[in-house]
Amino acid sequence: MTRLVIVSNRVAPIKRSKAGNEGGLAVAVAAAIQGRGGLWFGWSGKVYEHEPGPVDIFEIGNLTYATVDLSHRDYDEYYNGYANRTLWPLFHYRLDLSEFDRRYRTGYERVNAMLAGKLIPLLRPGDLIWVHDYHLIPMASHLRRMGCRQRIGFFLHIPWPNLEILLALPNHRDLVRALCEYDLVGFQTERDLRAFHEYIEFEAGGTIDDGGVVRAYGRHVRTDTFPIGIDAEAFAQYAQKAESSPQTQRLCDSVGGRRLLIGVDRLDYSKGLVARMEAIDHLLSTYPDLRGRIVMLQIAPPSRADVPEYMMLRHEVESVVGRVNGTYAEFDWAPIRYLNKGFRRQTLAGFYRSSRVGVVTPLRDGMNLVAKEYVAAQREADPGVLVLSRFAGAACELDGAVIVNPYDIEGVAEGLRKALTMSLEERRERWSSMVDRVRQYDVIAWQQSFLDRLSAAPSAPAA
Ligand code: GDG
Repeated sequence: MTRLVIVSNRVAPIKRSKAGNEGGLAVAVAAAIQGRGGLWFGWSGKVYEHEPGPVDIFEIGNLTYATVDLSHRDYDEYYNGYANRTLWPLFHYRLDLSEFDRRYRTGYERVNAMLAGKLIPLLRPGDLIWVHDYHLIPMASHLRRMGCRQRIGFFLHIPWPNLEILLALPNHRDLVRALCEYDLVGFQTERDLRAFHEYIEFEAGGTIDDGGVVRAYGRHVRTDTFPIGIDAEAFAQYAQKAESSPQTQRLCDSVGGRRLLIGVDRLDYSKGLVARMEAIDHLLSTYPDLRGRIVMLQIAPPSRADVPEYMMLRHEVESVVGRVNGTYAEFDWAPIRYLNKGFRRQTLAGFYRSSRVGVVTPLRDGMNLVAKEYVAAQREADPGVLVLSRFAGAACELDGAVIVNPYDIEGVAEGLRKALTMSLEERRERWSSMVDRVRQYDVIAWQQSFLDRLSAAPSAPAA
């Protein structure tokens, strides 16, 4: 079998990862590569003080990991800077938070070139190279320049913004041109794919044929959607097992006969946490009968904690949670339990299963795996209800959810109320339509369909 080479910003060794500190990309890539084996290359997550060490190569099971440390400057400019303060906010439609600093842009190119240089000697002819996410868009162009002729695919885990938003990025052209160096570019949803095609047509003067082949900047690249999935079977098993675990029991005992709502999100402004807490406020003020009868459990492990916008967000969430609890709490009940830490996946699965409502209300999200995990974890006989933002990629697939507009606080409160009072019959009907989809298009199907398309792409012409 052809060797698979995964390239992503962070590498998450499967047996070494700690509870809750890995994001959606690491969770999905780990699940996808585990059965197949190959090489996983990227940043170690460490920053060196003086001199960079050699590439750290180690094996766990059928996987070889190769990791590289970054300098402080790389970390500031490439990771915290261009990736997290320029591309991330812009691609999530937060132009107001996007920083355009030429140093960041230069650092981004420099680190991509450095990583490509370290990867080249590890490659073998016939490897299939799969690059992940917005940190590494220029990777293929650097690899090509260094003589790499293997097939290279790219998958974007986050949204691709519409044309007007993207045009605000000073070097938008370089970025799109770099994407055209791949053999296959995959997006989460039709919405993202359409937005990319729109740029190609109206800004790059390129063309797109019926099969999704884009011709622009003297290149042609295949494009398509590959909605990411989860390991649904494993997750359902975790949930079933965790049902009787001491932690789930403790949670249920502490909630008593009340209805539990759950949110699980990295502490990120794209996840809509402040608006979600405002919706809880609105729910309790509009429906006083719910006071004392519901509990919102919000798990929000810290993320990118040294980026200023994330520090501010943490204060904002703490403040709104404090205000809502201060307004409604009684000596024996508080509406919101806000936990600024992560849990093991097994524990999370048990918590999802014990919750009547899964609250997934991002302002913008590439897919959102939590929505799928919540569905997979439910009991067939008595499933909970998913309340889902229309701006999460998952909304394109999970039509049995109560779909809400996260900007409309009153609308979200109404959606929550509907979920809390839904009949068993309707809950079962909605859930069964979603769980079939989650099981069928799981993470293995996602990996398979992307790699099949990449393998079928014509290989790059010899230099
Ligand atoms: C990016 C895109 C896209 C969360 N808290 C804990 C924990 N998690 C896990 C969840 C889930 C993952 O992290 C989060 O995935 P999401 O998809 O919800 O969000 P991002 O991290 O923003 O992921 C996103 C994804 O990539 C994949 O393409 O869906 O749109 O933004 O698996 O369960 N895991 C553990 N403890 C926690 O406390 N163990």
